[in-house]
Amino acid sequence: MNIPVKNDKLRAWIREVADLCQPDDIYVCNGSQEEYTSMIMKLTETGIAIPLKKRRNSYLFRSDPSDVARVEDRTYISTPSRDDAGPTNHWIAPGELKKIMTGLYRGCMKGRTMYVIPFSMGPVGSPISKIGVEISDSPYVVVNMHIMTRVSTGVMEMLDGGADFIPCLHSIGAPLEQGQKDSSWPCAPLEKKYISHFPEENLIWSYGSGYGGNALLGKKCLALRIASAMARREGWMAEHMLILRLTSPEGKQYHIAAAFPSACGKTNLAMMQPSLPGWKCECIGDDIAWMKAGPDGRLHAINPENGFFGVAPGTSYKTNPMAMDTLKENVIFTNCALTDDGDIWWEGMDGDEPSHAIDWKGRDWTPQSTGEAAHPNARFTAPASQCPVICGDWEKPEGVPIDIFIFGGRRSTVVPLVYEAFNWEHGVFLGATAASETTAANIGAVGNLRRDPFAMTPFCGYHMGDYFQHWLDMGDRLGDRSPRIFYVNWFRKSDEGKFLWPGFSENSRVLKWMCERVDGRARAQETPIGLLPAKGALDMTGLYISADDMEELMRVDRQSWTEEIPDMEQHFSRFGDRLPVRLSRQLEEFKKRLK
Ligand code: TSX
Ligand code: MN
Repeated sequence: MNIPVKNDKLRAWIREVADLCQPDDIYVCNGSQEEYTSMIMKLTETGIAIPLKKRRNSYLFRSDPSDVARVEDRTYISTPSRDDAGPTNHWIAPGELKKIMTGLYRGCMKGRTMYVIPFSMGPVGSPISKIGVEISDSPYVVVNMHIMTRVSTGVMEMLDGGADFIPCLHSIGAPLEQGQKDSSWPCAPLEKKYISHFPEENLIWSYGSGYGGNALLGKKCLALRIASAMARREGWMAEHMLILRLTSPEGKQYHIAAAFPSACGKTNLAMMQPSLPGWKCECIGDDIAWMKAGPDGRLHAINPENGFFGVAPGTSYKTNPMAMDTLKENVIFTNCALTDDGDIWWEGMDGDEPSHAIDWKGRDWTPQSTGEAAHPNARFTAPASQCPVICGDWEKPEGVPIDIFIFGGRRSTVVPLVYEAFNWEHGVFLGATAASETTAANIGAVGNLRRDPFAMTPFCGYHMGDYFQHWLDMGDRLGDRSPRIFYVNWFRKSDEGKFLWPGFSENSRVLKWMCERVDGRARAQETPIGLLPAKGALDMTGLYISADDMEELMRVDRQSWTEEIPDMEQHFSRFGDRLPVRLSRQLEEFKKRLK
C-alpha cells in the first residue's frame, strides 16, 4: 500500500499498525472542510449521524448504552516500576500490557478503514505545542478530532520535515467479518477495554471504546497524562485548568487559570460574563492549560485544545449563555435527546421540556418517562473559535502570562467563599488537599467528601507525590514571578440548605478581589486557613446579601476545620515517602494555627 508520508518514524509505525490490525484500507487525514463533510455525509447515509434541522451543519450521535463515559478502572499508567505510577493510578507492567493489547489489536480493524490523523495540540508551530498522530478505526473519532485538535496539512508538513510526534493508537475493538452488518456504535465489552499510557516512551494505546476521553486521545490521554509526565521531565506544567482573561475598567489585563473537580462548573466559569460594570471576561480555554516560563520569567499558558467537549445537561442560557451561543452551528452532539422538530434537548435547558422526544437510547420519551431524555454525560463538541467571548489572543504562540491560580471544590459547609494562600508553598498545600462533595454526576453516594488534588486524580501520568514536588519546584524556579494562589467555594449553604452565594456572573466580585490582591490594593484578614477578604473588601455594589448570610459565607470555624485534619492526614499518607516534606510541614503548621 502506498502511504503518502515522508516521516520515517511515522511510515514505519503506520506499516506496523496496519500489519497488526489488518484494516481493509488506510486513509491519511488532511483536516480539510471537504474531508469533514465527506465523512459526515457517509455517517449520515448509514444513519449513524443524525442531521439536525434546527442547527446548520450539526449532527447527533448515539453511543452504545455501555460506552458512555471515561473508564477509569480500565485506565493504566504503564511504567516499568509499579511505584512510579503511584497510588492514584492503575498499573500493569509494560511488557504484560503490550502482550495483552497486541493480542486484542491483532486483526481488530478487519472490514474497516484505518484513519491516520496528524494533529497539533496547541497552535501549529507554538514553542509550547506538541504534535500527535492518532491512528483510529472510528470515523466518529476523526470528525471529533477535527474540532477538538488542529488536524492539518501544516502538521503533516512539519512531520515530513522530520518533526517528532506522540503516537496514539486507537481501535474500537470491533472487527467486521465478511458480510457482517455493522452496528451504529461498535465497541468492545468493558473487560476488553484498555486505555493505556506508556509515559516513558510517550506512547498511548487505547482499545475497545469510542467515547470521549477514551477515544479522542489528544485530550485527556496526551494533553494531560502523557504531557504531565513530559512536563515534569522538561520543567513545565500540564494542568487540568481553564484559562480566562479578566480586564478591569481601567483596561488592565489579568490572566487566571483555575482547577476544579467535575460538577463545579469549570466551563461555566471559563465563559462567565461579569456582573460588575466595566469588567470584561474572555475565554482562552475550558479544560487544559500547558504552561512554561517565558523569557520574562513569568508562567505563560496556552490552551492545547481547539474546541470544547462539554457536558450538555445543565448547560443553559441561565448557567452559560456564551456556551449556548457557541452551539448554534457546526456542532457534534453525543447522547442528547432529539426533539420532534429536529433539534437536540437535554435536562436543564431553558424553557419547557418537550412533550415528546427521542431519548439518547433512541426510544420515545415524554416527561412521564422514568429515565432522562439525554444521558447525564451527554456531550457537545464545538469549535472554540465560535465562542462569542473567545479571547483574541487565545492562539498566541507564546501564550498568556498567568497572574492567578484558583483551586476549588463543592462544599456545602466549612469552606468559605474565597481565601488566598499565604505563599506558594501554602498554595500547593491547598491544591494538594482540594476536596469536593460528590454529586449525582459522580458514581457512588451523593454528598461524600472526595479529595481530588489539583483536580488531577484521574489525569496525572505519574506518581502524585512527585507531582506535588514538581509544583514546589516550579514555585522555587518562578520565585517572585509566581502566580498568586487562591481557593474558592461557590457552593456553601445556609442551615436551611439555601446556597449563600449567587455564583455565576456574580463570581466576578471574587475575581476582582483577587486582581486587587495581585496589585496590592485589597485588604485581607489573616485566618488559620489563609487570607480572607477584609470586611468591605469584596465589591458588593448592586448585590444584596444579608449581613448574617455574608458572615456565614465567610466564616472560618476552627472546630469544623479541626475535624477535617484526620481526613487530610489519611489522604497524605497514601503518598508514602514520596509526599514532599514541605507539604507534611504545611499540614503541621496548619494544625498549630488551628489551636
Ligand atoms: O457553574 C456554576 N458556577 C460557576 C459559574 C461561573 N454552577 C453550576 C454548577 C454545576 C455544574 C453553580 N451553581 C455556581 C457557580 O458559581 N453556583 C451554584 C450554586 C447556585 C445555584 C443556583 C443559584 C445560586 C447558586 N440560584 C438560583 O438558582 C436562583
Ligand atoms: Mn476536564
